[in-house]
Amino acid sequence: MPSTTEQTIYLSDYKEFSHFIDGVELTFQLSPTKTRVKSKIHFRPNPKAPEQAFFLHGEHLKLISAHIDGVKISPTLTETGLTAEVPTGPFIFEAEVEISPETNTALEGLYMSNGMYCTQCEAEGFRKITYYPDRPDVMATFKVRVESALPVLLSNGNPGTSDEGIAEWHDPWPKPAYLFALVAGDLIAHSDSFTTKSGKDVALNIYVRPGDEDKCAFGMGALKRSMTWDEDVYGREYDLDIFNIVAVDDFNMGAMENKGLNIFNSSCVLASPETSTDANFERIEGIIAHEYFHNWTGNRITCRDWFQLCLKEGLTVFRDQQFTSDMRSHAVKRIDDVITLRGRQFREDNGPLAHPVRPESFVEINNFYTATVYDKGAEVIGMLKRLVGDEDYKRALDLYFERHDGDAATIEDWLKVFEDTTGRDLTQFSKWYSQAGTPRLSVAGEFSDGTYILHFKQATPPTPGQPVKDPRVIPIAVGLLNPNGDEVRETCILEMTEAEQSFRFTGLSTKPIPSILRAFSAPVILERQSSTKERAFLLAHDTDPFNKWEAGRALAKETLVAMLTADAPVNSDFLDALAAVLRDENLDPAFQALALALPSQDDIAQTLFDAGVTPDPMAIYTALETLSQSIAQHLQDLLPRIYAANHVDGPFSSEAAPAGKRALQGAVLGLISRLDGGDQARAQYAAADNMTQQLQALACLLRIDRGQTELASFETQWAQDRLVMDKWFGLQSGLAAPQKAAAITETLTKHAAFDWKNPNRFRAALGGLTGNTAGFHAADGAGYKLVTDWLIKLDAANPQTTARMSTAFDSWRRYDASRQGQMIEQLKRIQATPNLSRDTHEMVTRILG
Ligand code: 0A1
Ligand code: ZN
Repeated sequence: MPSTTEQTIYLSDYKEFSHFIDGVELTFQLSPTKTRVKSKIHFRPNPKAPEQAFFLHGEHLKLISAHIDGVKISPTLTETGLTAEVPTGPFIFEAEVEISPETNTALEGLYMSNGMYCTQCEAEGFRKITYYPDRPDVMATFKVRVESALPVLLSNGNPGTSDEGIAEWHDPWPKPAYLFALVAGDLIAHSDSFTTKSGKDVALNIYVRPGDEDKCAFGMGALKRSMTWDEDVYGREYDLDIFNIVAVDDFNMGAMENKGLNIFNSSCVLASPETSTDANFERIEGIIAHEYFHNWTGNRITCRDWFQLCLKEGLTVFRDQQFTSDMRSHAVKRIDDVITLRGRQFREDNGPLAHPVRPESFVEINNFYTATVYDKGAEVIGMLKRLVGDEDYKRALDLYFERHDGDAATIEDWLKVFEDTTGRDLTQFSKWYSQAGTPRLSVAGEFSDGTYILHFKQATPPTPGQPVKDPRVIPIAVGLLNPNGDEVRETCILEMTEAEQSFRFTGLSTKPIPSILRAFSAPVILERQSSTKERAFLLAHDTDPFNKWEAGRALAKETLVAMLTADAPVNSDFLDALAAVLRDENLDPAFQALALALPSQDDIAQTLFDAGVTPDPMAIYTALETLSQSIAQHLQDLLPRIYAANHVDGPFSSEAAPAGKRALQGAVLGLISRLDGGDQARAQYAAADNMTQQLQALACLLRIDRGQTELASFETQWAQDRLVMDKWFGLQSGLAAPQKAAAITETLTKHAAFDWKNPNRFRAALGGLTGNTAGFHAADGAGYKLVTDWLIKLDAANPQTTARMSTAFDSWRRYDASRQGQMIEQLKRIQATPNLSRDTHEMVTRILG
């Protein structure tokens, strides 16, 4: 049983807090094990709130003293907070508490990382700092005073007076406690400035540990691009005199949008060509944008309660996706996003952890920072935009900002601005927020007398707690092609609202080839009987880049499924189609690289399971190896030419065009390595002057079970760079051959540099193994056992990261009886651990179902 109280919280139980807050003053006297926090909170009764006792959240706090209007009180303390008798009118509550940041390994509240103090308050971390109504609908202005001998002392808002050992900060914008932040450390600033559209000067700083100063320039550029983009596209200007970013090595997530003081996992902000891959650059740019965009979608307009999390996260992910598309390539970004959505969200939506984009209950809110809330939340907004059109989307957003600035809002508020702008009734659309599960959309085409009819059916399988689903509104983007490849009907949006519905296209001279769900216009699984010939045709001719890629992906899957279920040989039509893609010089190299990539082992396992076949992880691994080998052989004459043609000369640039070339080169190198025993990869490794090419070469060698010399030299070269060493750990557990993966990972956990309390390092080594599907699911159960041992150990230190990583077991129902038995045994072992955290207990209990 878990150590802390396990209580389910329901959306339907929402009630307003008893008071408003007119201002908060905080003083921090920092010390590793005895930090004193003094608070002064100005409360005023909320006349609309239902009758309730005055309660402030507070956990793991040592209360030194409490006063109301200057009179000492003795409040009632429990494990979760404090209750007190309070005056009927406004009053001032003061408290002094003691906390111990140094021993805070959960990385929630105020903690220490390499001698630096920092905070993480979302979702409910502020209650570990002081007594407070720690809920997003209680908003207040904060004045903060930090006392410490450390040279850099930061908090939210604008700087006030500062003196030797003291800094004051004032945040004029009312905010909920989860956006509070404080940082103190021996840090160096990379500084710049930005002038907003209305002429306001903003000081910009990225604070890092000494030694990391040379890895800030890219992040600073990304921040300025984000600020400009949000002004241009959403009309949103920054609203303080200063915007600070701090990089921290120990962090549970990617980054956090604290008002005016974003705190980043160092892996999500530090970048240099020598130490970061192209994928890292793109991700860093996207995360910096994401956190910056939260200033409006999250901070100025926040969430009423945590059930509304998708209000800020879905919208902000959608905005960062738009931004990256604009900075790079719309087509490639859409394909990347769909790969991520299917890999993470579809898996979640089709397993025991399925939940609606807006959940209706939770035990531990930290467990709901999920792919469903974030990524499906963003897809829902994409659908809304498709349904109402770009102009109305813009008008609706303008209204949203105007109407709700300063509010703690709900999904109902969000949908209402669209209803008021467009006159549409979004009742049915709102089911995307309330119903879990991925709809299956099946379609059949029929042609006669110049009319083409598409018959669609939708159905959503049951999910935990939701046995029956209603039909949803599904925007289906469709275009029609002629057999000669011309587009005879441009993309249009079919608006499906019924369980079964048909749409007709008239006036056609020949039977068209339909291109359905263009740009992946809805997060559904499209089921369509189609011939290899038709798929190859769409891969060659579709004018919609997403569906062009999708046709190739479908061919790859069809080939793999036939190999696995019918012992079929590799389909040569697929190989020819790939050759045609590689030869097509009009295609973007980044697109070609995506077309060459095969579906993941996990994706194939889920596809087989959906088709009623029990997946064998080892057989899937072998089929992928066989297919890759066949592709390499089939394309062998082309590969050296493509490799050479995509060589990028000159100084490194992380922009999309050179990155795309490197991506294609890397994909081609993987194939060449299967033919030349790794010679070319060794040469690339030796010549590489950037991390993208160095890591690509090393990965190619590890995939063919070579590269030991390079692994050793990589370790020597990068021993002092923790982010690069994370790659070294992750690559080995992630790419180890299945039968060796658990043993290799175990060896890594004994390495002197394996600092298991650092979430990045833990995720690199153990997350590498859980992502190595055949290795994790090795028949002897060694992968399951090793991961479980480490999750149990980590839980006592860091519940959040443990709970998140326990999702590796959420696919247990897919597998054979022996694997199921072993996975259940390990899940029960976790569940039975004495003092297990509430986070992990909730997760494993839901996974077991
Ligand atoms: N709001 C942040 C993500 C985040 C969420 C929770 C955290 O701790 C539990 C930390 C960060 C974002 O969306 O970027
Ligand atoms: Zn976010």
